[in-house]
Amino acid sequence: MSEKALGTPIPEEMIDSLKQLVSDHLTYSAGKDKINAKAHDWFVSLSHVARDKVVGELMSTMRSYYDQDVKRVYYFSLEFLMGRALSNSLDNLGLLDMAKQALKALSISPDDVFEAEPDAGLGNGGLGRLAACFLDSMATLGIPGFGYGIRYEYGMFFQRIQNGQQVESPDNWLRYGNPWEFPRPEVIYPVKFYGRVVEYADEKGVLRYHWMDTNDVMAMAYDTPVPGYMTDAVNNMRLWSAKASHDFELSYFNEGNYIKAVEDKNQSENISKVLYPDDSTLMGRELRLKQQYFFVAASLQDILYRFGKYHDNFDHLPEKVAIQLNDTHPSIAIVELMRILVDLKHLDWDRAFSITTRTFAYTNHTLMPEALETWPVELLETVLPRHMQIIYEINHRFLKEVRASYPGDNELLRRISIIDDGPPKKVRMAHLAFVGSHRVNGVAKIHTDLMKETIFSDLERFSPGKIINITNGITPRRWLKQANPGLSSLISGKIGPGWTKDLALLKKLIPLAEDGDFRTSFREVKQHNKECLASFIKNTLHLEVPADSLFDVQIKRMHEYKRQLLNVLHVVTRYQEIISSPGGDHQPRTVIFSGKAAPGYQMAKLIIRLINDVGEIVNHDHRVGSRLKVVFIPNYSVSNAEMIIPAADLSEQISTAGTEASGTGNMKLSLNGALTIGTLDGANIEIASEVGEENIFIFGMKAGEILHLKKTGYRPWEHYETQKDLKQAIDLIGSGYFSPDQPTLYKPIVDSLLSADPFFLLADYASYRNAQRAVDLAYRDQDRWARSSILNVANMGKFSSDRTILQYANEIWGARRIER
Ligand code: 26V
Repeated sequence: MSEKALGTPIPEEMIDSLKQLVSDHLTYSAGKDKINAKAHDWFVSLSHVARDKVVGELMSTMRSYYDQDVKRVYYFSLEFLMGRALSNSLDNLGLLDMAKQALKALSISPDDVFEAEPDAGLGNGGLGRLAACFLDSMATLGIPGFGYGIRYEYGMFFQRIQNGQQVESPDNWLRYGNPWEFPRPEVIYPVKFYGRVVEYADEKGVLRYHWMDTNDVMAMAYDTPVPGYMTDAVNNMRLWSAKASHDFELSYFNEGNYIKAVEDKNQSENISKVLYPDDSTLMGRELRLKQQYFFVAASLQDILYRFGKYHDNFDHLPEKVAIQLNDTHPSIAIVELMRILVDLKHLDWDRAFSITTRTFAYTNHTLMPEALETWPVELLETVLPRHMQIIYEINHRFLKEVRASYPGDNELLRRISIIDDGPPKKVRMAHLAFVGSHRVNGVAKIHTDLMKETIFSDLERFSPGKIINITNGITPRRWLKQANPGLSSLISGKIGPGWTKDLALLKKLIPLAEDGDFRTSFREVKQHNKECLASFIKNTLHLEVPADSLFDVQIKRMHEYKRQLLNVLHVVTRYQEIISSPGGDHQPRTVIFSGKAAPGYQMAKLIIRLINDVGEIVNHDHRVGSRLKVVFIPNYSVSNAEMIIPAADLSEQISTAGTEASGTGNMKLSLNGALTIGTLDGANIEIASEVGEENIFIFGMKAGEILHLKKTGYRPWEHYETQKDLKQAIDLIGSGYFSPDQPTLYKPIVDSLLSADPFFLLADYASYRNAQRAVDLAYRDQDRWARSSILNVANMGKFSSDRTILQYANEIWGARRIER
């Protein structure tokens, strides 16, 4: 890929011509006059300017992929958490500064324009954001990588806090149109549901299957260009929207039942209506299953159409196509490809299965049993009857092989089977994805090890070497360069801008940790970012937080295993300490939380309420003053993360060891100079070994110790009875002190902690407190803190998603970077 010059000054006439382009688009694309144009109109206009540049490169990139007949990578994901596109696109094009100057010359505030763009929030959390970082890295590296997913009309819900409680409202993100997408009404495929399967013998007497009497829905493509950073390469994200099939309507119209026809049209278009906001428990909903099959069926038709333009032999499919399954959610694709090859293309089973397994690879993102997907056989038989038959056949042949290797081990067969015998009988999607893929990967070293030891131990024994580790990463463009322009230019000023494409170059900052002037500038940047966040908190929540206090940040989905509650216990203990020794020397802290709870996850919602109630009391207690503030920032999103992360001093990564697959927020925070307080879990372990143990606060039991405690019997109340400060904190919560109108409100929390404490908060409490004391002490020495903070930034090179993607390309996809 040809590189564009980095960091060249902007000539006046270029700004003028950009101004002209924006003004023209205001007239011709937004249809507005300058006199009454709103920020949103300028957003639309400037987006069109950027889009015009991007789309030309999109076409030439696609053309060069065709010309070179390259191997393409397809990333199948139910979620793409893209966030905003405008400033990212401009920055990738090298036009961000110029655009800001052009807007200012038009007397328009650039921030207002960028903030007028709604987030594309088509994901729940880590898994969806990872997909977005991967698209950025594939484009930047020149890897022919395409995202395939669903164009949900409603993305992740908005969260408001009312009386301390989460209230959800719909995210109608497309209401004012979306300048980044290209509707492709001509790219439309039928997707079948329901119906029945009939067997017949073909002319050669071979038994064949015909899936008929189906209800069909059409999938229409919408394309969003994905520009790489400072390169001509532009990849594509193709999202499918459900449209009623014409045939379907016609039959009713012909019967004269107009209303019924319109009703049914609505029904089928519901498939792409809304993102499921629950990433914690599987609710075996029929519509969710239909979403999965809907986008998979459309994507495979699209991929095979493209493949078919140049190839007629399916044996070559795995040389030209790699499909990565983002968790099991799209794993029905394995079955669908088998159906196409066997039923429609008449390949024999073994040949089809070999092609299929060489095409697919599967990434596992969680070991939490509640989140492992299973679908009732009965539901699959109704919605996708032919697929259920094929799953049985895959399983039958697979178990035959297992039996041959381990004769007589019926227990093994029962455990390893794709079908859980129930009752009710269920399909284990992780087993299906494993058996149907040539590679299975975990997302951090410990996670991969645990996969091999737990959910996939039998499968690993049967297919040794199939499971590999590829530790997650994040795109440094969005998460440092764009989110933290102050730090970004400080760094580039010292070591040059090359780190944006080769994050390992940040190592050049290591000697600068010893440079007093650099430490001062570094601290100034952090201080500025903290002041920005403090004024956001003041403007939106009407709460003053001291910008010179330690900003202690925990931002992620609300989940018991992530242990926001452990953080709350520490906050309550600090509160009690301040009250009981008012003259003590307490390090001032602002404890910031942000995160959404699944709408049906009562315990997570109660914890949100507790955080807000604790904040209400603590923040207004005159005895506390500015020494402790507790803030819950509503509606955690990509855009909110971009604002909070650069302002963090301390990053809370405190999940029970063995539960957080990787975490990626941990990487974002550390890359922005926050020090981590964390357990030896997920990627924290790898972060610790990169930054050095003197620059991170590790505490708590290790995964193996947790497992041992589980086996030998855990008695949480013993910690409660023997640790005075712990008991005091729990008792204060249980007493109704934070919920005076409803004194028993937090009883479920106290009861859970004292009876079972499934996530070992009490076992880790003392160790967490000690680590927090060490944090206070370290923060007192601002020079030492700045040194550690710089060393965190300097040692984050490994966690670039560019490194992650190159590993996928080499170790799974066999995909090359394309020269143009
Ligand atoms: C699970 C489910 C299950 C029920 C249906 C809806 C739904 C939607 C999403 C999920 C995903 C849960 C898994 C997940 O997000 N894992 C996170 O993946 C990150 C990227 O690998 C990783 O950093 C986090 O540690 C992991 O929790």
